[in-house]
Amino acid sequence: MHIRKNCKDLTASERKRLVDALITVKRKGVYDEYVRLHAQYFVADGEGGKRHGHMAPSFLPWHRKMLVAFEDELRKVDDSVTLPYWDWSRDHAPAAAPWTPDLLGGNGREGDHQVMDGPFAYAAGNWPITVQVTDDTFLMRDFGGWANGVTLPTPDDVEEALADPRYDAYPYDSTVTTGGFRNRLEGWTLGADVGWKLHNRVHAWVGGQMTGGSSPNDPVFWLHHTFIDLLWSRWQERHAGRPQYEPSRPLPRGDAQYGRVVSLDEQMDPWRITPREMLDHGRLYQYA
Ligand code: CU1
Ligand code: CU1
Repeated sequence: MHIRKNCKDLTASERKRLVDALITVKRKGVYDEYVRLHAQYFVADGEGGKRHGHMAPSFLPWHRKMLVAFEDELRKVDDSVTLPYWDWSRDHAPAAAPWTPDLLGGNGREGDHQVMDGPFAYAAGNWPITVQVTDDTFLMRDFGGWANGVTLPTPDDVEEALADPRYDAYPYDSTVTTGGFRNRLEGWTLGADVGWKLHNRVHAWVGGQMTGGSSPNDPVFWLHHTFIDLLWSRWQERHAGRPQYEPSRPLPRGDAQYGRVVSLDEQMDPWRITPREMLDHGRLYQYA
């Protein structure tokens, strides 16, 4: 059991060890396997097949498992390293943690949005982008630049999601209109509430590689999803008496969502683990 801390509370030595572990895992080729895997499981509502990672109830347990697996890779390199989180509901300053030169580096420059400082800047030689959606092999960011300006979520936005006592609701995709914590947090349009929220909004705010299926190309992906995982953990504590996941059983044959949603005791690909097995993270890690 280890502790995941807020990235702004990491010591200088913890920041250095995290960066060094990320770069080592990248050099070994392991990092890009996670980028590829994430892009592969970016199945949307409109496509066929089962939705494991996104637009689905298993969004939260699927990413929880992905974080644990990736964190294990970092810890093979340096077992003092854990994934920190970025509280994007409060820490909005574009030059503060995690965007400092000794952690993730800052915003991209005007024009091509290339990140120019820190260990992940192209010129530093540590971070060629090999799994990509464009021809550019450099890391890009464009803070707030997407769709004529997008802002980071606020504590009120977070509270609105945490207050919803229901985990998810039919049809368990991105078009749920009746609420549910999962879709509020994942951040698709909810009924009359149009626009990207919370999780999606943060991907959009960072810009660059973070806006697509290969978003783990930007190491901030892990700090973002660790905070998503922390929020899920808080929701679980607050609503401990409620069903912690749904659907609890596979949807019936003939249902429009038949075969497309992972229920409580079905395995999530490629992890070969069920949502139920990922509900309790307390033996693996805790949040500071
Ligand atoms: Cu994802
Ligand atoms: Cu994400």
